[in-house]
Amino acid sequence: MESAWTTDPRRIVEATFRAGATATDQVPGPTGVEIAFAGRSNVGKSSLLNALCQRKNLVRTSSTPGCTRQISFFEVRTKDGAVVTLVDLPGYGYAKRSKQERRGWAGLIEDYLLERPTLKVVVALVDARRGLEPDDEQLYELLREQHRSARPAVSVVTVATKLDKVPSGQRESAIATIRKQAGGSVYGVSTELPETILRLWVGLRRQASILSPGEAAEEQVNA
Ligand SMILES: Nc1nc2c(ncn2[C@@H]2O[C@H](COP(=O)(O)OP(=O)(O)OP(=O)(O)O)[C@@H](O)[C@H]2O)c(=O)[nH]1
Ligand SMILES: [Mg+2]
Repeated sequence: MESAWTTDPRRIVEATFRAGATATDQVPGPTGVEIAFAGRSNVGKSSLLNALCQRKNLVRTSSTPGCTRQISFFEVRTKDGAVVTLVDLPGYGYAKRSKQERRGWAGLIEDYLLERPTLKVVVALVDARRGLEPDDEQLYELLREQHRSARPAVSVVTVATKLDKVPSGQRESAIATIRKQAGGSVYGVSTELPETILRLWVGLRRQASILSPGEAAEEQVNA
């Protein structure tokens, strides 16, 4: 990706696959700060992870829904020295899976979203052309239920994906519609538009309170 990323000290410079889980007992021990990517199958979760890490094939993507079948944990390091774990979730709303498989996954994802102590931000991806669909509503509902969990509340950031597929004159109104439906912060993003990826990453860092060593030292002085 080009210049804004290349020169920005906040960008991700290293990404390593840490673990994959298809069942709750395979989820690795909680350490550090996690940002998870959730949304319907095919909405572009894995592609967004690759774009954020500026890697083509860190995570496998596919035009066929149902590509990601496990929760994957990637440890990333930014140029300015912050370390954070990005978590790719399997998509929901994919009819071709067996009922049993879907139930298993729903349980796995729900447990993770509601109970993971290190989870700070959930990025909810919604197709910019479609807005919130019933499956998406269920995700927001689940996240609203998190007060029942003992863990500190996670923030929800909505991302309207595949913005390049919306004619440029209609992008603002597409994002505004999703903002009305979802509430909170909404970022319009496309893997084809690098500036949207950088803007999102800067917002996610802020939401997750990810500070570089320099910023952390400054906060301590100001505290
Ligand atoms: N035009 C365009 N296509 C995109 C964008 N992001 C993802 N895609 C395409 O959308 C398809 C699905 O992308 P994935 O990243 O595999 O989607 P996913 O949400 O991880 O899907 P599951 O793993 O099935 O849950 C692929 O063909 C991507 O190339 C985007 O910003 N613009
Ligand atoms: Mg995927």
